[in-house]
Amino acid sequence: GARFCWDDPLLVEAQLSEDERMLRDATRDYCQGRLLPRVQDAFRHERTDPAIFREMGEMGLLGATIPTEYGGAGLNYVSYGLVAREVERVDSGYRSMMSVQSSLVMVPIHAFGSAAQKSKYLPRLASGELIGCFGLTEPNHGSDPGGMTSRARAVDGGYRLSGSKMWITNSPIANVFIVWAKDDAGAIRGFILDKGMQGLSAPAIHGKVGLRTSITGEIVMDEVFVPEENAFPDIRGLKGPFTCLDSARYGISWGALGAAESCWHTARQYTLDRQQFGRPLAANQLIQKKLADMQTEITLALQGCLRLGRMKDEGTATPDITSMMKRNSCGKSLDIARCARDMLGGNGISDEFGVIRHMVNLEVVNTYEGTHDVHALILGRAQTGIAAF
Ligand code: TGC
Ligand code: FAD
Repeated sequence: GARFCWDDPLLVEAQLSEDERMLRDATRDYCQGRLLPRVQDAFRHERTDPAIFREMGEMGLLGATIPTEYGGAGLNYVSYGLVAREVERVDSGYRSMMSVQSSLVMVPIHAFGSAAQKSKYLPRLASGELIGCFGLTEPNHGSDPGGMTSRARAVDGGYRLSGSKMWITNSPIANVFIVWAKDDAGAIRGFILDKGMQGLSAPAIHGKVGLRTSITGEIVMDEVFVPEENAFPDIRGLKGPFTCLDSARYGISWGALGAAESCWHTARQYTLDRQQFGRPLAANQLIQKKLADMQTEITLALQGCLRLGRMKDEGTATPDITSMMKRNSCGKSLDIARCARDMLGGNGISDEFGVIRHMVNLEVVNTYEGTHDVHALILGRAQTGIAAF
């Protein structure tokens, strides 16, 4: 007979294949067993452990959707989403490290790279031996990357790149830099820069209040010579970087819900255990209403993400649907984290419970990869035909 499953009311579990469930379980074991014990210290001390890339590489979590011939895992999009959800259940910073490597570095090399670029970089990125970053945002161009001022001037044998990129995940520890800059004709081009190139530096940005397990930096390029063989040969325009964002935003849609689930489950258990006025907090209507709202939003959003994943796998998804899911997951997860923080009272302020860490992380996740409002404008354009940016 049918039975209500409080933590999976629409039975997402039953909609997964055996392979998807096995991957999810192995990822969950790694995340809960190896990442969770490190997260409090890493967050407190703003410490990013590069060994995590190699561990994730061994687990097959880097480049999940990249074909196995290049060292990727050759998995479907649903699997990639399930991995993001498990990693972000622990911390959005760990998911950031993974999604930049997978979606923003390996995806463009696979989609736009020459055969030589693919075989040179992809297997070592998949194993975590190399760490990658993605430079699109600039100090004066965030939501509006089309206005970028980084330049790639054609010279003998290649290009000279000048300009700076801001808020770049992984950049201070990266070996490989995917950088977008305008060429002499004003067209946006993509380049693979290697650590150590003359004129290239990546200073860290300290003092972030959220996402402290994931190091962020600038990319400063002072007339960096980049040989022709390091340029993506054919892709021109914003389509290049946006193709990568499409993949990363999809992963974030699942990931943010992992963080939200963690907050919800913590708040549920806490209010069952904690007594005030002679009974559990969970016996109060106000508390139960909050739990019901969390359960409802997470349930609907997970089902939406699963549907989008299946559409990506069958080739019927468009980027606008990803905007809807990214925006919904991030906005709702942030609300859930704030509410869970409140339900834990004073303990909600302590980093022992993880909820406030998820909350400040989700502030970032709601902003990067297109802010909540920018995704509203993308959806507004898609239904009115009017670009209101
Ligand atoms: P628009 O006219 O919309 O598009 C220009 C060209 O790009 C194509 N395109 C896409 N292609 C694939 N996937 C998508 N999602 C695409 N969206 C657009 C489009 O078809 C067009 O191609 P073509 O051939 O016709 O030229 O360009 P616009 O300038 O009007 O766009 C405005 C807007 C606001 C939508 C866009 O600029 C935007 O999305 N802004 C947000 C910027 C952003 O998301 N930045 C993210 C930086 S990376 C990051 O945050 C990483 S954090 C990761 C982590 O740590 O986890
Ligand atoms: P702005 O674009 O200045 O936006 C400020 C506010 O104005 C927002 O609320 C926005 O919604 C609103 N706004 C902007 N335009 C409009 C409009 N037309 N109408 C109405 N409202 C508008 N970028 C990378 O390239 N690579 C990375 O790896 C990366 N990692 C990041 C890691 C962290 C920790 C952070 C914080 C950011 C990262 N980013 C990265 C940058 C991120 O993508 C940008 O911060 C984001 O796109 C927003 O740009 P902005 O910060 O310049 O804000």
